[in-house]
Amino acid sequence: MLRTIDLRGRLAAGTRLDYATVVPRAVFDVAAAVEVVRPICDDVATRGAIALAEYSERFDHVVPPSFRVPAAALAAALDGLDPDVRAAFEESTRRRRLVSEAELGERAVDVQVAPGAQVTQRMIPVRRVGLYVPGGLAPLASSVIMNVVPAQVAGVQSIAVASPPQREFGGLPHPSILALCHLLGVEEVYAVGGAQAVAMFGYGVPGLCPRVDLVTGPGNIYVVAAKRLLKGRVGIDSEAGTTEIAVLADSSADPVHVAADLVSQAEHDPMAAAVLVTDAPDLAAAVERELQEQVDVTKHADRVRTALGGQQSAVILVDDVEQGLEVVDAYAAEHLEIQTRDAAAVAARVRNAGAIFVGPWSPVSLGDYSAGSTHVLPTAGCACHSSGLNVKSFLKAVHVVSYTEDALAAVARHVEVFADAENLPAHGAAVSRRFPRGAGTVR
Ligand code: HSO
Ligand code: ZN
Repeated sequence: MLRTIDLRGRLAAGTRLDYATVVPRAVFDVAAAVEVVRPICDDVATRGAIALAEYSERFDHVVPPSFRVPAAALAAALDGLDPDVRAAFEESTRRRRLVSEAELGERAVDVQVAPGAQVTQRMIPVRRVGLYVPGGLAPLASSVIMNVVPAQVAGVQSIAVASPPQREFGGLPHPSILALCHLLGVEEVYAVGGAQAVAMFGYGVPGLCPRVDLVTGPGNIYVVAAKRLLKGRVGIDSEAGTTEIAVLADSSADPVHVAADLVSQAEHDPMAAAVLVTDAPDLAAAVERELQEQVDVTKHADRVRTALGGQQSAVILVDDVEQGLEVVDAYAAEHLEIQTRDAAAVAARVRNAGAIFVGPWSPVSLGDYSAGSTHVLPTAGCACHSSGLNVKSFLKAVHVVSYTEDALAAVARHVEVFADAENLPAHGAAVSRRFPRGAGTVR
């Protein structure tokens, strides 16, 4: 089911970049998708709610009676929630909140760089955020928790959620998404999906939704493209696109677990990526056999088969775990499982992954829902430079500079010389003019 890429005996020539050219990748042409969403975003910017209605009709096949979800619908969704599902939502929220509170760290960092020379870094929450929750092939209620909880813990005052309208629910987003919003105290919820939701957040829609400062959340390629297009006008989190799982396994791994975890993420999307990196050909063969069995009985078998058979998925054979580590760093998976002997030590050596799942009892699907970690993670190799969504995603670091007269005088000469070296003498003068009798006279 998975194609094989054999890297045994093919050591990287000292750089991980060599491997980056051979690891499997989906061909997502986000740049092309940007051109598709550009007219949609422009249209929402100029025609507002009328454009939203047209795109809802075209893409979601339903126009919600009101784009803003009424408060009564949020309350009704929570009332109608199965108690077991509610308990799962609550526990997941509790764990994500615990981790978020720890992520918060120090609110301010204060440094005296010299006597009377103070630099403080204040962490200030973004004022207003727009959180996107995908509908698509599956209503990802868990993404409500992953977006909302860290934003709340960061202290964001104004939180809006958007999720696609669903025809079967009369044009409202999926009830589990509405129930979770209500449970978390989010009142501003929109039945708007896709690129048009990102445009609504980025530009604002008069009479409906004021513009936001930051848009976060996972989405399909069009959501990712719209975020990329509007970046700058609005802040965005990482490009969290179609799901990927990589498993680094040796002969100690259980093929049943490995196969189940690959299938679990392949279930998201026919374009999802599942990659096994192993130095154990016997394990690879056993996983392949397991996949045949597990895929036959899984609910979304067609989707899973397409994902596993796609060029974005593969078994990569390596000489040893050492080489495997180089390969997984080059791949920079959204999710990376370490299923090897001494998994914690191997995991500690990974540099590039959105999130790392260590050992046999930490599957990715635990992280999707209930681990306490985030599931909004960088995809498509972006994990080599970006982080998953966390409390800091919602905070801005602001340096506050406060020098006394003496402290400025003490460093004045350095500033003047530096400014001259850059041929920007007015910069130097902004200091020297404060000391007409020479900086030395103050002291
Ligand atoms: N694996 C997805 C998140 C998710 N899975 C939500 C199930 N529900 C991207 O990390
Ligand atoms: Zn998932």
